[in-house]
Amino acid sequence: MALPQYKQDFLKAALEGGALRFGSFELKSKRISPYFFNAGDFYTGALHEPIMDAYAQTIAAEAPEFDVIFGPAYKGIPLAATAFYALIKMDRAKYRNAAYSFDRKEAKDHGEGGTIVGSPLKGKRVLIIDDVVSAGTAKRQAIDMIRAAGGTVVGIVVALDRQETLPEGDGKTSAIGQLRKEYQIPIVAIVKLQDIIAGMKGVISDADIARIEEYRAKFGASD
Ligand code: OMP
Repeated sequence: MALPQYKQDFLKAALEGGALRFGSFELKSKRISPYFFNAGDFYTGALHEPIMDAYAQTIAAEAPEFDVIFGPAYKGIPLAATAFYALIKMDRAKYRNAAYSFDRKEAKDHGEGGTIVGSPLKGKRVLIIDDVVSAGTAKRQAIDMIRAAGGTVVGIVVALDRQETLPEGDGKTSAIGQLRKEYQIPIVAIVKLQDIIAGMKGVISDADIARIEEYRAKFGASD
């Protein structure tokens, strides 16, 4: 099935803007990947707009209802702020009472203090926004932090689901499947690895596609 136009625009912008790259990259899990997606590269007008629109449309279409959209430091911070703005522009009536927040890596011991900036999380339904899910480690930390602040995590939205198995798992269980099972929450992505493979055929070299297929055969998960 063809991807919705906004997902196709997202992939095109990510590729043209260099946020999605092909080569050899070491991941947080120490796996060597033939592709890498860098959310730190969405800093131009040409890239920021289609990517933030794609987050907003994916959230509106696929994410659960939420009170607060939360971006874990550091890369999640501009994502939460800008995707929230894109959501408000899209549907002012629906999102006017929603809010956003993020954390500091180091607690502030003066002024307002604490680690959470923006909306308080206590008693709120919180949607986490982040860049990529590979092993799920960073997402676990964010969930624990939100729960400790009294919030209920209702879901996670990311730009890319790499559809990988857990690094220290049985070689079959997917990182995302494990997160879903453990926390009973939906995890939605603008695109998955399978969309990249389908969308990049004829666009990037056959050798790059073959390396990604090989990587997927080794570390890929089906869900
Ligand atoms: P977890 O899956 O929660 O451990 O998060 C994976 C993290 O790895 C992301 O938040 C990124 O910081 C980084 N990453 C990317 O940014 N892009 C990729 O394509 C792959 C990774 C990665 O290292 O797995």
